[in-house]
Amino acid sequence: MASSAVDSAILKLANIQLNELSTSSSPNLQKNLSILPPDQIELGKMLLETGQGHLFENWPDPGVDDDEKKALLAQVALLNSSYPGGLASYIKTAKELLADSKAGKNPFDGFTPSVPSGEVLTCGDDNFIKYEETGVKQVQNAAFVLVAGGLGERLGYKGIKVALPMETTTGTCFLQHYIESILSLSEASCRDAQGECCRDVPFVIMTSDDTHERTLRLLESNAYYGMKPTQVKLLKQEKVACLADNDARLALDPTNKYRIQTKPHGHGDVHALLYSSGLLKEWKDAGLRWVLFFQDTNGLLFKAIPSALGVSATKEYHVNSLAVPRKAKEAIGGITKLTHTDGREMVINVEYNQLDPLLRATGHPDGDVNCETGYSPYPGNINQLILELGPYIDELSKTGGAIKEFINPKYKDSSKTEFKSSTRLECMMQDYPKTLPPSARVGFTVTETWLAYAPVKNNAEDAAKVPKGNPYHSATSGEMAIYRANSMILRKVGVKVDDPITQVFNGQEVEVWSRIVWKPKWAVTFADVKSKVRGNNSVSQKSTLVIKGSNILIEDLSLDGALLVDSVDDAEVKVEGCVVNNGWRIEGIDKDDSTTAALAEEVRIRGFKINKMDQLQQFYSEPGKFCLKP
Ligand code: UGB
Repeated sequence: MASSAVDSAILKLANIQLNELSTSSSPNLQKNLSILPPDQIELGKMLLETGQGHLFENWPDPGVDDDEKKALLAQVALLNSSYPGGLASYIKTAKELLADSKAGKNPFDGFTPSVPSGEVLTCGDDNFIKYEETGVKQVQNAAFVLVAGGLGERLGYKGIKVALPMETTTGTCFLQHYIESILSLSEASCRDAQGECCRDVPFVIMTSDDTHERTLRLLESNAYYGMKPTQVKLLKQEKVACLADNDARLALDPTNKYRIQTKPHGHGDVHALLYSSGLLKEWKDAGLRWVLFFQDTNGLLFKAIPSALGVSATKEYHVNSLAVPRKAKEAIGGITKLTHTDGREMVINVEYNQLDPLLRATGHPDGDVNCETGYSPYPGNINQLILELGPYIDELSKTGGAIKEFINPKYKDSSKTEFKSSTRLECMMQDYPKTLPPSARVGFTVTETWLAYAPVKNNAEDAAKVPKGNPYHSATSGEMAIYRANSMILRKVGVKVDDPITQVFNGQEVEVWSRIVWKPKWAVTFADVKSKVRGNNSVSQKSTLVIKGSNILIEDLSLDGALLVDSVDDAEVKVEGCVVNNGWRIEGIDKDDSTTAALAEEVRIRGFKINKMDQLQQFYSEPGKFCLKP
């Protein structure tokens, strides 16, 4: 035998002996070493070192289920590579957090909450318009990130949430509205830049196994709603391993002893994914300055984005969270100033289930209650974050994007020794500032709820049980909020819009305003609306007004019915005169009645449908100047 062959045989033997030595605590793994490739043996060792020997307890001899054994270790490899610091670090953190949870340790130990001060905006006033103007200029330097990996268990909708119609007058889904808003904002920003080179604003969507394929299909089957496919990047988050007990032993899937059970890790994954994808660096090299994060079903959020971005730019905030007045105990986090006994201070979201106990533990015996304004003194986090890219990259290059995690095990009893079902570590994107140094400029911007926040999170049954006065956050209330916001904005520019009527749909009492909807290309800012509405206009409560084209001027219009106007970009259309017709009527439906079974789920979950009886509808397909005057 040649000497190199002898050397390699000796090395192999030594390796086998070494592997056997380090896997000796698991005879079942040890006897299967011969079927495993070296990288999987390494993972096996890591699992034994971190107390996971039970994973191999039921492994049969080599020759039986070998592919399944390798599949388990392949899954371990994925769990290991998709978590910053690897699986060993995940298990280590889990052990610490489980011990804290068992000991009943308060995560806010040593911190005293107080009400922070931030920028408070009022839609339509001079300050708001000034911030919007500044914000629009900045859109050219921004990237948008939508977190859409959540399954929406509370909503119980079969499809992905971004495919849900935001309102059923036009049927526009959330994703379409988001993309059209980004495109229109970016166009407006380009116009402001006056000839400077305009770039395609990047748009990232974080998906998960639950949403990825369907999100991609929705985009592809709708030509990306007008965005260039190269502008859109989908980053898929992986689930994390479930934990079976207080020793952080990984939970095996009850139906397959060769699979580890996994669950979502939370929206906080977005930071690590953006960092590891290399996109942040790419954006920085391209001269971008801002990253804007937002969630899957808030049809109003783009009404607040321009002004909030203006606040970020003006105040040079590294972190700016959007907030709205919050009803005590409402299921949205509270923006809170936390001051530690050691002098540390931070302005951070305290999640809705933690705010009440924190307040009670720090000298507020009534906990989370409304103050004299009728709202909690802690503004509600709507999880729309604006981060300045430079400081964001600096921070992520230290942390790799890892976000402070938490654990929420449901114990079987007060001994806290067993769980009702497996648990896992979770993280939230708004916890990003927790690791920032005190020098970081962290602020927030409060806008009116009617303008900025109407998420669709709750199913009809749960929404109907929401305490009176608190928002429903349902498909019904989400749609009504769009009409209300557009009506209120038109009122602010002088249009006489009738008062709403009150109706009950799916057990929820809601205000029904005139169904006023416009495309972002018609107006993406308050100033846009102001410039496109002139004279004396009125809209009755039963009316529907849909404006789609970009150059449509409303002047001396009296509307009592349904009016829909669309045009190509080069057409200028003036709409005036008196429009009277039977219009589109909102009709309540009983979602559980057999006669409504044929209706789409998207309609049934609202508790009403729109009966399109009569309308004036015009489309201007040629360039030129036109007047629509019935
Ligand atoms: N999401 C993911 O992308 N991946 C995940 O693993 C989980 C979620 P929820 P919740 O603003 O209304 C948040 O479930 O519990 C996406 C804030 O934590 O709707 O209501 C998901 O697709 C809270 O502080 O979140 O709470 C969705 O787009 C408050 O601000 C988003 O993450 C509240 O939202 C949020 O998921 C709110």
